[in-house]
Amino acid sequence: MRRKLAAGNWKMNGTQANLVEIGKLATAHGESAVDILICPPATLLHAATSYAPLKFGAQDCHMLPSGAHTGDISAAQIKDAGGSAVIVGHSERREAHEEHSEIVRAKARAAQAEGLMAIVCMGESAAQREAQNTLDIIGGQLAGSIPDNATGENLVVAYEPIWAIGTGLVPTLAQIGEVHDFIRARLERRFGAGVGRSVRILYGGSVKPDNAAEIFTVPNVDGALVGGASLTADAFSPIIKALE
Ligand code: G2H
Repeated sequence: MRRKLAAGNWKMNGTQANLVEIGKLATAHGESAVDILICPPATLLHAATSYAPLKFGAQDCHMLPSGAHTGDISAAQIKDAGGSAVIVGHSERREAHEEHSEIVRAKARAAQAEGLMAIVCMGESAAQREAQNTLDIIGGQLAGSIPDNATGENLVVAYEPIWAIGTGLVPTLAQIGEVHDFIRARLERRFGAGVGRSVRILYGGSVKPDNAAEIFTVPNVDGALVGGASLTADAFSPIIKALE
């Protein structure tokens, strides 16, 4: 049985003052039956980790453990700061930093080598969906971005259609279901039924309090990766409740 996961991606938002939102979530969901993970900006990661039992992670890591890489942070540094997970391959990084799947795979492998859970993101653009290439794109990103040593503990896959990110547009439940079923089948084919069925698959892209419950009814949706609506407890808490 896969444990549900509500993950918040704060992106480049938040300062010390916003830690109060994490405090509210820790109070409201301290005994939660689901995993709650917040990925604040790296500047807040260490301070955030005082709010147990919530879990915390980063939004990216370098593929190498240390060295002359100005501005980057390594998986070891994320772990040192108290993080237990890292998002890799978000479309905003694939696009703005030209991170193709081979780089994403190396980052995921680096994260797993440090004992972090890698949340590997993938998704199609609007043009790719219109051209009916969605499953080909997802299949390619899955094969290219996910390391060979996947387990239910060290890997989470996040399906985030690019056209749904921060736009308020959300795929139909059938569209979400089709992609999640496809990802599940590919994971089972590559890693075997045991591992393939244990990896959690999150949906991400304009998840809000008013659409979360119906998205969570879709088979093989094991939770959500939430951006804008994870920034305040008022918005994120109902999404977590819909999963609990
Ligand atoms: C997709 C998501 C979080 P939002 O990027 O990863 O953001 O919920 O704001 O669409």
